[in-house]
Amino acid sequence: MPPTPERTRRARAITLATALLVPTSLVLAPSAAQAADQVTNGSFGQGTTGWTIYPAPSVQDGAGCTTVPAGSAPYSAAIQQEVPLVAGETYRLSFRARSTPATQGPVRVVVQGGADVGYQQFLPAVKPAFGAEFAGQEHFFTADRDYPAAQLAFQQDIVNPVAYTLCVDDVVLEGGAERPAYQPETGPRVRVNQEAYLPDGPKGATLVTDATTALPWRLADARGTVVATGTTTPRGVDPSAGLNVHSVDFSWFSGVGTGYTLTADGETSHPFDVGDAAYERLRREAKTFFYTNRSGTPISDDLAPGYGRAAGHVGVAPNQGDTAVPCQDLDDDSQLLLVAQGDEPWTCAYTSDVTGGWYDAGDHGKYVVNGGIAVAQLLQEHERSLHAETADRRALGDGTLRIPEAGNRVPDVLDEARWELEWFLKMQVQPGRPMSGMVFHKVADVDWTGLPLDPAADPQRRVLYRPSTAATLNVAATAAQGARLFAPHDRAFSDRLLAAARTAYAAAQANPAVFAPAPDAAVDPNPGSGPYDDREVSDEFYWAAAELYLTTGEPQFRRDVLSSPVHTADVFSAGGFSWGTVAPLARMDLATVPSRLNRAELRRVQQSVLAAADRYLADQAAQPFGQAYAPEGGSYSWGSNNGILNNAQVLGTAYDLSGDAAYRDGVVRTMDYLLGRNALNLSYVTGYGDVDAENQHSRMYAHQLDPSLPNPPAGTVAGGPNSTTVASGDPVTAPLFPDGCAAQFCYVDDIGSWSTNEITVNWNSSLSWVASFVADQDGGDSRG
Ligand code: 9MR
Repeated sequence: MPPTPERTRRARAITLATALLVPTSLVLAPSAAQAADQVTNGSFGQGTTGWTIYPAPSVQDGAGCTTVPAGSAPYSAAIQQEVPLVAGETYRLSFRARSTPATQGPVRVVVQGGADVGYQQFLPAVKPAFGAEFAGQEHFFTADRDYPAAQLAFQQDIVNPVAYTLCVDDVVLEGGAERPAYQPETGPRVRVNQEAYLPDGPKGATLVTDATTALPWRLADARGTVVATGTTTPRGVDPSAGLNVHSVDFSWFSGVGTGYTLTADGETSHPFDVGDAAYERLRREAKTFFYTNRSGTPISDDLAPGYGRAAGHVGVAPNQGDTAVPCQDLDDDSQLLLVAQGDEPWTCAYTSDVTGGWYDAGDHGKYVVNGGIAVAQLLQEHERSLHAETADRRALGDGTLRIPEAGNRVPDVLDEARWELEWFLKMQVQPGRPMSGMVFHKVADVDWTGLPLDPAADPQRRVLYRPSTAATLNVAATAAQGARLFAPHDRAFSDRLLAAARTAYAAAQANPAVFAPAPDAAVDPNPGSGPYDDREVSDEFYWAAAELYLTTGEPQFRRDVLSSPVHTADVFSAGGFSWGTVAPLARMDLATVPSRLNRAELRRVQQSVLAAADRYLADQAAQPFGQAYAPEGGSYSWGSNNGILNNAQVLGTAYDLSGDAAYRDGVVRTMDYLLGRNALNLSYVTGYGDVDAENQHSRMYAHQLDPSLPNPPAGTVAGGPNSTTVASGDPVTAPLFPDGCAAQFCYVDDIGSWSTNEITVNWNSSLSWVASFVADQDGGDSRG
């Protein structure tokens, strides 16, 4: 029988709280070998004997199946049976399974204790992808004590958008197993930028080797002719990778061409170019993801071949649409999060049209915090082209992108930013309503949906979440920035933006501490969207004041900038700024956008950027793989590639301010790491490099689950290694890294790995800024 809702809720909460593998050190010595198969009738040769199957059991093709109607609740479907487990024993669970249609998300494979132990799990909620054809799977886990009647279950985990039939066969559970160590395929031990080095840029590579003394290397062209030679520099064990490495420097090589390879220690690298064409391409393609992630409009297959789709969330069934969205319901689980942080439940008495904007990432949520930094970086990319000496303004002009607005005489990067800015304006609470001028934190589904799922097919209820001070200040900052940049192109839009920015800023001052609640799986295990919670908003206040000052020059904003404690603080952390730490956006704009700051003030601001850049260069020099990234404790953050790119933006800004080529080289080297010079020998940018990540976590670009769907568009960057992936309960990485992972290895190119392999607007905006900067360094640099 399906469990009661109360039991479901409790079980679910415990599930998420304990979704960690038992650490090896805690495992007891095996008390008894249990090598024999513990499953009764695992082959379904005797029909469904021994199994409990609901809601609609059947035997098809000799396998046990259940058919689950669309919209079924968690735990309302399962194929399960009881099995005995022995303390300390490591088990191997193997089976064949298929789902028609293919899916990932609704079904989890779990081995857990019963109600008496709070459904404690041993095999922690693996949520594999199920294809439409039978395929074998194997999972390992260790029991922490004896369980005479544990439950082995293939179980409905979250509401399924479409009906599916799950069939399993040849289920075997054997003790005495040895968990095979996970070994990613890392290819040749010579790690290079697999795409391209700039002809007059730095050229570094990394050799993974046990050797401790210098080794010879040679560079060959496409015909195999050796064009340069040298010796490596031993660098010892790199803790970010747990590998002994040497570095190679061939910066002085001045040839240009394709198909170069680097050989050392008997290994030959992936081929690469020396040339700048790839970065011109990346400058454009890094913006494709924004277009294909647009909400509320059909995506044109002519403009984005392979990515055409119906408009998402415009209210065409089964989609509930963002056309008239209510606020959080007083009965919604999300209210529990507000209450847990000491706030009153919150709702409103009206609905809002919040169509448009970008989907944030692989999910269908639209978030103001995060949309904010993404818009800011696109606007900064454009603004840099107005002021930086090396910038090629035409490369970002009208007609440079394949978007519907191309040809409207407005630079295309501004058009793309406007898509989100228009949505920001809709997210602002209208005059006369409670909290007017504040901005809703987000609009999103009330529960997570499974993968894959076209936005137009999302059946979930959508709600607007309580306005937050952070979201309001994100709009104040970006609308103010947008106002000055749109002024020459569209006066009326510029005026609307500035008015909205002023209103938002005043509303935030009147409501300075309205915070989006932190996630808490024990309170709301299925929140359906990202939290983007941030209780430290002094940096958002500073950012908004800075942008309003740069746009208006008005004294009150100037006062707010200069009197903010953030103005004189060191805001550039080693791990890089992010959606929640935005002061560097303000500092870089104050340093580069013409204003009436006096000379001493301007110098101080610029100096702070240069000092940060110096530290990033020092961090980079100490990294044998060349990333300008040395986060505290060596812990790579969620979206570490974004931290690296944001540090590169600081370096690029330092170059624009000083003309010192060391900063420019620092940015260029960053691309080497992202395009393959790393521990995994993997390019994190889709469509770039010989071996690139391609199965990013996304409901739309879910080719791994459904071959008729595309992979993400070329020029999309994966979040990358995440040292907290196992603790986050990532269903793919948690079982693979029972003993943790060296930072650079905490990544798997699998669609299920939402904590290492997602793609988001704020990560691609940093890629876009950096790609533009690098494309501008094409040898035409007047500063030499
Ligand atoms: O990028 C976000 C990261 O900084 C947070 O640590 C993480 C957990 O709150 O969330 C990340 O953002 C995700 C968001 O919550 C939902 N959409 C996908 C985002 C990227 O993974």
